[in-house]
Amino acid sequence: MYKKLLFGLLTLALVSVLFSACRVIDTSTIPQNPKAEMGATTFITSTVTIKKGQYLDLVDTVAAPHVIANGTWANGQQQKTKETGAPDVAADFKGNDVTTIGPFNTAGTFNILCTIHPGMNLTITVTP
Ligand SMILES: [Cu+2]
Repeated sequence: MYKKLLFGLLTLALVSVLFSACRVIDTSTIPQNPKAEMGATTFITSTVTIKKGQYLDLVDTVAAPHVIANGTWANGQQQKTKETGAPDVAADFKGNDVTTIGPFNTAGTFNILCTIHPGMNLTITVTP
């Protein structure tokens, strides 16, 4: 009598585990960060517009390193200036990797650069 009950409970438990394991997740409904892609020595995406409060995914699409920081290249010189309201950006890439920067909590225009590739700039516009 108790054996049957125990067997029934175990079967029920097993079935519910199997069903939850097979739950379908629709990845298209998971919010994704906006992206900016990098090539070997440049930002493939040189400007990107995001909304206030969002993060930004920097995607290294090739097997090349990048060292990303606040600032901009101007006339061949690095100007590592951080705009008021910009998040601290310091990201090392080894190649074929992704780093999320932000959040960008202030509307405005922010510049980041790659310190090892002259002229490698990204302009991020943050809308209110
Ligand atoms: Cu670079």
